Amino acid sequence: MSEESKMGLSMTRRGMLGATATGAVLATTGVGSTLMSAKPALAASEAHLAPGELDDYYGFWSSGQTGELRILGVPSMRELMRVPVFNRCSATGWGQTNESLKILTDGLTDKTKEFLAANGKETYDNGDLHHPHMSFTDGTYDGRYLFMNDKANTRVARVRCDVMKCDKILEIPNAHDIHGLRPQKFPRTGYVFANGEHEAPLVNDGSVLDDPSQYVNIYTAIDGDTMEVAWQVIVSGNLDNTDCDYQGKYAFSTSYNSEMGMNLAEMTEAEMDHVVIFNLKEIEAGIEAGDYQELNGVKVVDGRKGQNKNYTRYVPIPNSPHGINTAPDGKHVCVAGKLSPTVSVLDVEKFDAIFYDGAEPRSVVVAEPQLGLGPLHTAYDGKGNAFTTLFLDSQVVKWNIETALKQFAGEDVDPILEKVDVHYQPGHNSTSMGETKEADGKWLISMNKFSKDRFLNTGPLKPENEQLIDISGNNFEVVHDGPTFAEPHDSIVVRRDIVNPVDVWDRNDPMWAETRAQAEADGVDIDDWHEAIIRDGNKVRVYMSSMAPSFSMEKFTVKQGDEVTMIITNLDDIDDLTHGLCMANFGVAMEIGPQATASVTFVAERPGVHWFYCQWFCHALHMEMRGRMFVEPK
Ligand code: K7E
Ligand code: CUA
Repeated sequence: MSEESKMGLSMTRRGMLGATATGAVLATTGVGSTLMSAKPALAASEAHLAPGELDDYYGFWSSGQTGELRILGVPSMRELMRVPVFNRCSATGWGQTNESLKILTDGLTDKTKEFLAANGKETYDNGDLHHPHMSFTDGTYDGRYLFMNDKANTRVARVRCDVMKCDKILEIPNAHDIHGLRPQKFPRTGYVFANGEHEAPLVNDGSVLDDPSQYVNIYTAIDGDTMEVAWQVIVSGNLDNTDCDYQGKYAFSTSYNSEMGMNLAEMTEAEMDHVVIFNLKEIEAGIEAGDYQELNGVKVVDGRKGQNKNYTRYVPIPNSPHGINTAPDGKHVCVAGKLSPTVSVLDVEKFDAIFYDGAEPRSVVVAEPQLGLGPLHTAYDGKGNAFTTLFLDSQVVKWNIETALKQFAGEDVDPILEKVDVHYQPGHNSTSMGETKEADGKWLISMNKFSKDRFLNTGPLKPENEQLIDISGNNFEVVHDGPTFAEPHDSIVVRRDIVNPVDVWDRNDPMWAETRAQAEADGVDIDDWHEAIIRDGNKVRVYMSSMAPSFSMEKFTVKQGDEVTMIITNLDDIDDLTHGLCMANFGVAMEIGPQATASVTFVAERPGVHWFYCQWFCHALHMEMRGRMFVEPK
């Protein structure tokens, strides 16, 4: 019993929930319909790890409008690392080092570069990272890459799992505001599928505003190996979330604005929206046959409604569907109704018939159980059960897919097994290995949009709350709260044996290939203890190595107005020996990992003595790891 309810102080939701264990469910869709049956509290100790104990799973988390990727341990829910992607990072220098700026700018379109330059910027400062997903081989995670979207600035990024750093960021032409994202599951990734969420005129040059017939949306397949756009499809309606099958034949997206409305009232008018099914082989064949238009350098096929082609099919689904998740059985796909209390179950084995045999699109719907209010996303345990978040009910519902099929076929059965209260308003959920064929049914994460009263008050801005739920055996119980900063849209939970990062960088890593080429041109061997100053007009390159607890240069001199590039190589080669460089009062700071090279460029417009220091604690004499830059006045 919670403190409040013991003291009889409050009848808030917190008090109510604290005082009751989760129980069986009476009604199928009612709000607050849980039976208040007592159930022995599960030892939360299964989720608790003693100091020094390692987690069984890596959790890869989005951070929404923070723009970074986060790594958590599951089940401890300890935050292990933050990987800057679309954001700037004060600690690592992401967005400031030359190496990261190259990644942040290379994949931008020329138009965007021009636009940014007009605003005095090299790249965007923000991003809205919703969906991190790992690359697949043969239906399960392969530990190579993580892919993720940026809804804010229409980008897709890739993170290398060997070093856990972003190595590619690609702006998607023609599309607007990339939202749903999934890698191809079979035979491998392969494609990374990405939804443009917001409709816009196909040629968006300022000539069209209020003519919805000219608005389209764009589905994009990216080559996950080269990080180039492979092809795009024009669709009717907008696109929300996406997933694909385990056969390598189809991908599919939810769409919540079949009305092509431009405001809330119009967007939610129709009772039925749809799922768009993309036929990968037909799209590839269409491009091969030349049935495309080239738009901003990309081959775009027309898959709009009413096309007499086999690129797409539109399956009517109630109502403003949101999450779309393929079950580990490789056969079923659950589409969460959002504004409908239903989840529509599609059978991928029936997809061929609607493409080639003229079957009705709705014939692929094989179940449509009523689960509760505001269903958003579904995760799986690999044992035939599904877990769907209910945003409005603040619950996760556990239900059985087979039973839902029987109910749809007319049998008097109820697929709902149990509901558990979560705090509060869940969006995504994820299960351990749950989006692969190796779903293991151990843990479920519920990513909740509000924490309200769950933690000490932090002022008007509260953390969100991620809850860990034990789904092993017959348990179905919240065992841990994890407060988190904006905003945990989505996560994946990956068995730790699949993820094998290195401890020390490879000296020949491509991350600093350009910097290395410059050093070679300058005749500096950056693989050995070195110091060098190369002057090239008013450009000055300062090369130094670092090894705890010193830099190879104690001082160097440049002239006021010089454009100075500092290239630092960390020659320490043992794990966890990161150095940093901070040039005080120059706004310059970066991480230099063991055996890494990193560089940063600034204009030395401040005459005088300036200390640079190592800003990553590395040694008992870390404070002494510093030197001086002398800037001679003009
Ligand atoms: Cu994946 Cu929040 Cu972008 Cu659902 S979305 S909740
Ligand atoms: Cu090197 Cu601190």
